[in-house]
Amino acid sequence: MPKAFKNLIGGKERDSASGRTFENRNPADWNEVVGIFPKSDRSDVKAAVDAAKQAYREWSLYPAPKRGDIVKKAGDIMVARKEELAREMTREMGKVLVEARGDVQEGIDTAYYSASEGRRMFGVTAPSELQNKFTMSMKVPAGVAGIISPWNFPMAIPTWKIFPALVSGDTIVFKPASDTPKTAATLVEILVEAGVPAGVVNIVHGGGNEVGMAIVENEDIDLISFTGSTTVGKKISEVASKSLKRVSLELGGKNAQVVMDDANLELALDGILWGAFGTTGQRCTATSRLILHEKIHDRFLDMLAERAAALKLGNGLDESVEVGPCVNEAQREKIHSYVEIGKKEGARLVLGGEPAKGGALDKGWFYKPTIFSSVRPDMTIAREEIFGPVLSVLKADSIEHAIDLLNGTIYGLSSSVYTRNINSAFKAIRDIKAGITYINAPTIGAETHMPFGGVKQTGNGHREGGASAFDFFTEIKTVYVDFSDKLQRAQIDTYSDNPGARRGKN
Ligand code: UN1
Repeated sequence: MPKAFKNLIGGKERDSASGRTFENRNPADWNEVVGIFPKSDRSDVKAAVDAAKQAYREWSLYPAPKRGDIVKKAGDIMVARKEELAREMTREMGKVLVEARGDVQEGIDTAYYSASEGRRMFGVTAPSELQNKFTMSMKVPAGVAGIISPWNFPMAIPTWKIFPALVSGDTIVFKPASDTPKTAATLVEILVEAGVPAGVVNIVHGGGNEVGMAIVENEDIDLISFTGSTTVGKKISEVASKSLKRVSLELGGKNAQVVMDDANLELALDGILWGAFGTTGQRCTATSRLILHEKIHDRFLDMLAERAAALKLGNGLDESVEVGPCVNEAQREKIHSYVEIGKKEGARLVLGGEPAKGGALDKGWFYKPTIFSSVRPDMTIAREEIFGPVLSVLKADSIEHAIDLLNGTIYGLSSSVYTRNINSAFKAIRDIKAGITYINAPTIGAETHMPFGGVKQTGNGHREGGASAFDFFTEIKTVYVDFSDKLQRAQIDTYSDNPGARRGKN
């Protein structure tokens, strides 16, 4: 019998109020049930928000460096359990083991970074324009945070949000993706073991409409951090605006890698294979467009097709496997429907273009690495996020042309340019409209201490990662202390026409 998991609300394990449940299955072997989880609804969300609200004052008064110590301890536990966490993740989500280990490591890095930030969280002091007056700004906790996370980075992305929120002094209502509830449940279990008090982190399992939207609508939630699709992000933004809560959105991408004729082609080839087909293309940062300089276009495409055709698909727990399954059947169908559109719109199918079948592959949601060439920028497969192992190849005749093509979507998350020409590299750095630009490296590979996020419809201006995450999870309090013992009026006494008033009398 698979294990039945529960919500954690106010430090107590609870079934959903309705008693309903859902199954979590292995996408590489759909017969295998990983766990049974509560299918919660609005009333479970309300209980969790009440618990988080109640726990808030005490937690927010606990010193930030000590909140950091608890998060550090969680990082230590993750180090000790890294291999087990990675295997668990591969089983519930499908990414290959080496990537699952990277995903857990990203959580560990975030734990240690966030813990240390508890001893910084710097504010600003500045001279006052008046004598005997002191002024500073400081970061203070922002309240109860609703955390809604996706399935593609089941450990890393929840930690990007939860660890800085905790160190900031916020309490949490966490709704993980229903495709990856187990890794999320384990993360919460680790936080409890590390010493997070009851009610500070609450987890409510279930669907986006029933649980996610109930969190967004709840008036006692002060901020929402969401990673997922642009469509859902827009809906969250709209609903959240009714109560003017702060919202951080990390949404879709249509990331491109440019390969110039002066690039190291072998290096660029390794980059595109990793960027396009790593995590089966199911990353917001995945490379879904390849822009090749016309001089190397045909040669590079041949090299790529040969290497991509040799990628080994299968269950990610087998260390020799390079590409795991899609996360579920609906995702595979969506990917395939984009492939059909690509064919219809006249792109040339170079490789793949169908589910991968045969033997053990029949048990899961596998899709062949797919490459389209002769893609025009106006085609659907050049514009829309597919979130699967499908790469669209375009042709450019100069760095300026390549950058124009790269910028030609509604998204702006990650970008990559392979060139050995320093002028081209710096033009790209200046002119690419994206939150992240890599030179001579693929579109994936963000590090946790650096800002992460995108421009245009990839987000709404916030950044996760590093110190910038703390800007989101805290409020800024500005403080003035006047020790002159008299009324001093900024702007008026400072620049009065009476020169005597300018200097004050002390
Ligand atoms: C995501 O794609 O959703 O840079 C996050 C990367 C990872 C994080 C990706 N470190 O690809």
